[in-house]
Amino acid sequence: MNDIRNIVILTGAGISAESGLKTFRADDGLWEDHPVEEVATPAGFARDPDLVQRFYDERRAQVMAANPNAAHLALGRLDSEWRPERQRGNLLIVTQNIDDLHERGGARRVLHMHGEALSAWCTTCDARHPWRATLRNGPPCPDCGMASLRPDIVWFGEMPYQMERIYRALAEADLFVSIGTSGAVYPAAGFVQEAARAGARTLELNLEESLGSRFFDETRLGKASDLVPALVEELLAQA
Ligand code: BV8
Repeated sequence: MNDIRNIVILTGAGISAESGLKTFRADDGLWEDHPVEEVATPAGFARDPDLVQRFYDERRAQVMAANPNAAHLALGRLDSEWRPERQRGNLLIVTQNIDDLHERGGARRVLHMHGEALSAWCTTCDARHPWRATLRNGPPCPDCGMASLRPDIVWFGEMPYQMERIYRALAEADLFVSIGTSGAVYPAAGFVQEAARAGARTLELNLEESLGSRFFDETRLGKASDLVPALVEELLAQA
């Protein structure tokens, strides 16, 4: 783990599992209650907006009731110490998660590629607003007043956010770490191959083998709350 400068970390639902937030593909997974095409697609939203708004109201409430766990806190510590002005390199945490537990764990350089539960997006004026209340029954957009607010979430078939910035960070990475993701969804599942193409070392921390394990130089199996603090110690111990 020597001469590492630029780090990109990809996180998935597994890093928030120990905070009590359901993952997607466990048997008690999120999609079990609602077929994914009903709630996480534009067509599903057009077909039954109130069902989708209820589903994301539920997720918003669960996020607000959850707390960061040791893995989020360890990445928060890494974010404050891994900086060029401290003779380290750059760090970017790209999360597929829509919770704010990375931020509440102290991380600042966080990119939510699939959007955020605590944000509302107006499809009339394109404004985005911090949002903790319900989105049901058409609350007016604070900017344009129209009843056209939807969850600020990237659904299947929609383009994830800030892809250019992500690919630039992957091209410059010396280390790519994937934490708590099944590698089931693209383009996130392809990031490990982008990083490897750029010559980065690739490391996977996950509870079990994932669909992408074969692409990683190393896979460490275990809980994020154990593996992530140990990795941060290892990184900060390097000269
Ligand atoms: C795109 C937000 C292109 C929603 C999510 C047909 C039609 C349309 C698209 C496609 C298609 N076929 C393929 C596609 C592409 C599609 C895709 O990949 N589909 C899959 C199903 C095949 N992708 C897209 O549509 C993406 N957009 O391609 O756009 C485009 C191009 C041009 C112009 C326009 C568009 C957008 C995908 C984003 C969907 N939104 N989330 C919400 O949250 O409600 S996806 C959602 O599932 C997550 O965000 C994440 O990305 C994904 C995977 O979930 P994970 O986070 O990995 O969670 P999972 O439960 O799967 O795994 C958890 C892991 O943690 C497990 O491995 C477990 O072992 C581990 N774990 C558990 N506990 C712990 C642990 N690890 C450590 N410690 C623990 N304690």
